Amino acid sequence: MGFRVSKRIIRFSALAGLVLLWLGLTFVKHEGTTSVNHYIVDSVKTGIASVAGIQEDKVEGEAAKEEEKERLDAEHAAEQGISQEDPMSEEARKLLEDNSKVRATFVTLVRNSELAQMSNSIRQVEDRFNSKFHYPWVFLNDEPFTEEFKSVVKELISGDVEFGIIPEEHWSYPDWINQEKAAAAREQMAKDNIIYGGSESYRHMCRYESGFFWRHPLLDNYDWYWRVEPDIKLHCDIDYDVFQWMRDNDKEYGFTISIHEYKETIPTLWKTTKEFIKEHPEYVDKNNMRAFISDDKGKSYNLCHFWSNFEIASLNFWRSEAYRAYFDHLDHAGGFFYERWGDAPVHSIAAALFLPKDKIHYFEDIGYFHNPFNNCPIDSEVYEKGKCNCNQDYDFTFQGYSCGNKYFEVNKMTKPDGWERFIRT
Ligand SMILES: Nc1nc2c(ncn2[C@@H]2O[C@H](COP(=O)(O)OP(=O)(O)O)[C@@H](O)[C@H]2O)c(=O)[nH]1
Ligand SMILES: [Mg+2]
Repeated sequence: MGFRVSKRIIRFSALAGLVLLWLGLTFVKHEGTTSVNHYIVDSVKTGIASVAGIQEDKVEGEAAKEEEKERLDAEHAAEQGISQEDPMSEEARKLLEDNSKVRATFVTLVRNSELAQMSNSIRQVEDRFNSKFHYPWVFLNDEPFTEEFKSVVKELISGDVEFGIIPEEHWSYPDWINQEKAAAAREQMAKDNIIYGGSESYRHMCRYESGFFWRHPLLDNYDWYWRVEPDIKLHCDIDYDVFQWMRDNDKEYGFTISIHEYKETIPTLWKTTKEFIKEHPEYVDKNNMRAFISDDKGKSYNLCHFWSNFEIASLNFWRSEAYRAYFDHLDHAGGFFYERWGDAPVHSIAAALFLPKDKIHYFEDIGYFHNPFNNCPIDSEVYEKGKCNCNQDYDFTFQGYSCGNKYFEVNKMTKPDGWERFIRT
């Protein structure tokens, strides 16, 4: 009895070993098919059959039948002009899938003190989108993140999470800036009640978001990003992969809300931009969207910009020669410190001038709130499809201070039913 059991075990082990070997060789075969591999695989098949106690001639008979069937199939396929390549191996399929997966991440610049507000935003993004896609998230800060901040946000996010510190040279005064002049400008702007006019850190933040976040090494592995700020809301389900959508539809810059800038924050931004374009006309795309940012063919800026607290965009656009040169030009002019240039008009002017207009996309289906404005789909089909929970009467798109109407006009887009009711608000 004991003998019979151990014989069975030996037989089983040998069978298992050969099956494993066969699987291994099948993989080798897919990696690079050679006749030697075929030979070994066939030998192993025979081995398995004999250990399993299967009649050799039965196997041979079946193999012959199989071979004949394969030959007839191949003949038939050749007649039909169908190629008979080896089916793709699992490994190759996986590699292909990885390569086609969009290299994208959420990115957030945030202070430790904003943990509660940030948690609100993450819940919104996870519930409405990322619990289905699990994209990673990069957090950036001019100070080290606290352990509490790190552990709370990690719990909330379904993708990988990374934390980066901003290098000092990206969050400080370049040597050509006169810091006394900058301090005097802040004092004056605070007196004039200009929003964030007296804030030094806000200026570093705007300069960083304009010229540096996309240079952070933690973003090197990505082509796309979605910028998320603390305390935002997403009003609707997003059931498709927005990054893949951007890539497959050849878009580079996506927004939800557009608005007019406070002109006191950017007195010389347009003049400085025009100097740059004069020096570098080659960077201006011939199918640009200049009409969105200027009502007089470029003479003056109409203050329209995409609200950059939300952006789904290509990092490679900011990395381009045109944008780098534009940022350098602005940075040397000093307006991030002597005035209070925002990253929103800077990004928007660049996108409107250097990109062909069909690479910019308005996400009407992404219901979004950043204090105090909403993008809430007024098209009822879009609203219902997204299971939105916002009040359509509060949509900002066609209100007076928005630039949504201009965007639709410039791009000859059909406005959703009922847009007129917002005209006077
Ligand atoms: N780490 C860090 N983040 C900042 C600082 N100032 C602003 N931010 C972040 O930059 C973004 C814009 O700032 P926010 O206060 O929301 O400006 P607003 O949206 O223009 O009112 C937000 O994600 C903030 O968390 C700062 O001094 N340090
Ligand atoms: Mg904000």
